[in-house]
Amino acid sequence: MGIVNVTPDSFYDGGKRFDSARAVADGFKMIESGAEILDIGGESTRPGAQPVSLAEELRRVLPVIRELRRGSGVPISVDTYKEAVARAALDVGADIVNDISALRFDPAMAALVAREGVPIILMHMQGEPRTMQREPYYGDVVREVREFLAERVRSANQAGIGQERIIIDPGIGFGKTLAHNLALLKNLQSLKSVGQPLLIGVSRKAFIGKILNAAGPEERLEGSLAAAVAAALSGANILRVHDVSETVRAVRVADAIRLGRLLDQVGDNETAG
Ligand code: 8Y4
Repeated sequence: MGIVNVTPDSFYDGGKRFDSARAVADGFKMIESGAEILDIGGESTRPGAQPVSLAEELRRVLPVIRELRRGSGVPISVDTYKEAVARAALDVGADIVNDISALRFDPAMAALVAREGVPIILMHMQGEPRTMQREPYYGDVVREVREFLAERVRSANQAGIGQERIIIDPGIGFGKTLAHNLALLKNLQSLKSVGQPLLIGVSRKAFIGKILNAAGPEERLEGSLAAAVAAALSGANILRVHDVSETVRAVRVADAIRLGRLLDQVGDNETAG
């Protein structure tokens, strides 16, 4: 999943990807690089970022989704917790809803997703974006995130969203310390026991900067690739990343080693290749 930010105030992409022509070009480039999903977002959720009005969020994401849909069949997810944004995005061709609140912030979101029959990403977050990094606290982070996700899956089911349309995500960096993030990434198999496909977003996040001694986001490529490979080998089904070409190439090698053959190749690995 390639990240297409349409936010002028985004941490990593700050001031670079705010105009829709640029975002659309980035999206097409990610598709060429092997992205199988594009995630389009118009509101930065980094700690301290200013919330964006409904009108502004629509102004940012709709033209980008419309253009990418016109030019490609690749599934498009809309990164929003607002029902009105998700509804408008689905109307112009989005296919998936990526809700960092796991259907908790907008009481109308679950019914929309059920009615439209689209896949939903349910992400764990402790607190809310503006304040979530103040004092993250857990007794047993892996157990609490797993139980939260299992409960959100049941709640989505009760709202009429089919099991086969639900993707879960531990929300790396969302109300978590470095130790919490590492405990989750070490124990992805425990999250797999919820029984849904697993999405992981580690790309250029602060925990990588912490491991590598406060490197800024632009210095986090190698760390992000290492984290993406580790997550893939632990069972992550979808990786949300900024650097699509690099991640696809790194994960392709890791997958070949895991399988003992190329991913798209069948037959006897003693004679093939
Ligand atoms: C540089 C730029 C470094 C941006 C970090 C960031 C996730 C997500 C985000 C995630 C799902 C981010 C919208 C945070 N992270 N959605 N969204 N899962 N499902 N920060 O992990 O990328 S935004």
